[in-house]
Amino acid sequence: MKLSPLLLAAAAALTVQSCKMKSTESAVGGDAAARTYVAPGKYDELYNFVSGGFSGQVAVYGLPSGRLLKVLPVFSVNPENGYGYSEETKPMLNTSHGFVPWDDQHHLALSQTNGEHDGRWLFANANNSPRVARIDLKAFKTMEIIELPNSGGNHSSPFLTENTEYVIAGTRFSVPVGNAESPLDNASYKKNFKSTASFIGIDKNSGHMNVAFQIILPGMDLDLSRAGKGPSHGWFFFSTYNTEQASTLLEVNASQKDKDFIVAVNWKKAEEYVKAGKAKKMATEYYHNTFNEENHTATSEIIKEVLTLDPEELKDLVYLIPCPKSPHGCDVDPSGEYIVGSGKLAALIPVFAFQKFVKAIEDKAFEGEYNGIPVIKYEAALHGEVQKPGLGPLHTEFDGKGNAYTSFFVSSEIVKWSIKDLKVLDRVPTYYSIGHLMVPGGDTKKPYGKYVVAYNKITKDRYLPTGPELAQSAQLYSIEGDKMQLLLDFPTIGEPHYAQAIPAEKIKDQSVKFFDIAKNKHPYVAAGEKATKVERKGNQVHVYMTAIRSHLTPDNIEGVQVGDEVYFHITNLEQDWDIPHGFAIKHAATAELLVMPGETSTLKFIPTQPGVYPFYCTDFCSALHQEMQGYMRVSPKGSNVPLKWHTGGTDSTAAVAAK
Ligand SMILES: [Cu+2]
Repeated sequence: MKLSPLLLAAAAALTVQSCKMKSTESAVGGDAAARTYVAPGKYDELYNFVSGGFSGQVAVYGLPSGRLLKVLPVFSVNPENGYGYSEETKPMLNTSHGFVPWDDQHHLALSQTNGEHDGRWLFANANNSPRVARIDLKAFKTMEIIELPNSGGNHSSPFLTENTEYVIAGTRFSVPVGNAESPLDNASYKKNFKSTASFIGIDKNSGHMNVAFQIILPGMDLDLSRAGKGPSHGWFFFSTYNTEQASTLLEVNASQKDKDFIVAVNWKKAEEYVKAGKAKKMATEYYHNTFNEENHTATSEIIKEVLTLDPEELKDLVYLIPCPKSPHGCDVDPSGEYIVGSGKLAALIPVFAFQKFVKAIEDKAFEGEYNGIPVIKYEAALHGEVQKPGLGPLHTEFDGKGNAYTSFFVSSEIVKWSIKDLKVLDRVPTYYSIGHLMVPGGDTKKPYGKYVVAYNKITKDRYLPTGPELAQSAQLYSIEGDKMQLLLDFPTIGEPHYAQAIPAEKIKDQSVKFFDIAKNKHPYVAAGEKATKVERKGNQVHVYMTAIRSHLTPDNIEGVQVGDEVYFHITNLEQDWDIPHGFAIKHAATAELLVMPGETSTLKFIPTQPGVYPFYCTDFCSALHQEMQGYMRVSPKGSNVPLKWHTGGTDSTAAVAAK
């Protein structure tokens, strides 16, 4: 009898969970509290950037405390600070299919120099509407989002080369290139559907992204990936599943073959081919959205062309390494010599040796071709297999001391093993159903080590119940001794997938405290209260407003009419750390603004009824914050109430409406 792999997995997971619950307390070491306690007023040792999953955002925690420090808005609108609601940030979420206010954020990559985290930028993927974001780690702000053409399900993304030459993004869902329509059946899939590996070039100084080239691969699902480093620098490795090329019921149809592949791409070779003019220009359309630090405003650029490389023609560009049973994780050890594949349905972990892989190519040790791409013999590239490690291996991270840590979804555990002799050294349960795991710096040449964090899918019975929907969780384990030791649980926002962590020293001293008002080049800035005004341009009313403790200028506005487009351009005049001001007006169908010191931000409001509309500062800023309020009078359309504004006794300015 053939059982669905999913059913098997579910059955195993249930068994494991129910028998683990009793042993939870004994799993926590006696000194765990002391090792995770960060006293009030003290700083954490590490920043932990955790994917926000279906929240679309990125969360920042401190380690070892697990304290939530910030939610960074990236791919979803964020009413808490107006991201995606303010006129300045709306363009960040523009795509070739319009304004997209949500995404599913899975993986994160800290920028690297010489294979080590350098603390400059954090890259994040959007899985659903394929995009990659760059977050600046001085201001903790999303600075850039680039859309990916010819992609469907940007899952194998973003993964970095060791000097941040490229951010690489592979498609999980193959789609017909050029967004062409196609019948949905297996024959059409084989013929029309392609997976693509996008190489996004990163400017060394500015971090600016551009899609340098795409490699068009056969229809299959690129799942996860890692760059080579050290000896394997210049190569990039993707795991795949669905090399069966099924378009329906993948649960069964994509689990037919004993082995899928690790796709090895020689990106140095790809660069040579691009230089030699071997890339083909393909017409397409994708958005590139950039936030400008000088005028605090994002703009969208539409790009209409992409360079593509075809590995069927360019023979030494791509090779395939067979890898057992629907591999998920594809991880490269700190030395750059070993590549670990994790077959979701495999009962072993294959470890490939880069040297043997290179020799296999030289020796032409191929077992055949797959869609015109050479397939290397499994044994020819194999370093060895970790036998009986656990059930459902997903991801592997490294401690830089020769040990690997693999997460097992089905058996709900982390297993420590030795890269050299492939022996299992230790295992600890996770509560429950771990997906990704992360050792700080565990994907670099020099892991920081010390901890491994499990990011779990299921938390039933771990926290106070909150109805049908429960928090996801992270669990912190010490890896300092021979045995892993559970130290702490903490809930996370969204569903955590991958995460990155970096010593606080690499980031904290560069943190921006406020923006220099003298350098604010926003077209609607009011750099002081004297510069405040209200202007009418047809049916647009522009309010140049300032905020400083504890008043808004102007705080009385008259002469606005029903149907006017009112733009409140709020400049926060404060030049001090941690003094944002907020802005909201009654009945505006949008979120508040949260304006940082020295910044200008714009709320658009179209009143639909006459009346008096109070507005106020939404961020508790001073003892008289509650007094930081004002009124806008809205008159019927065509009314002859003149446009005027003031704050306190100094009547404006009694201004004339410029019509
Ligand atoms: Cu305020």
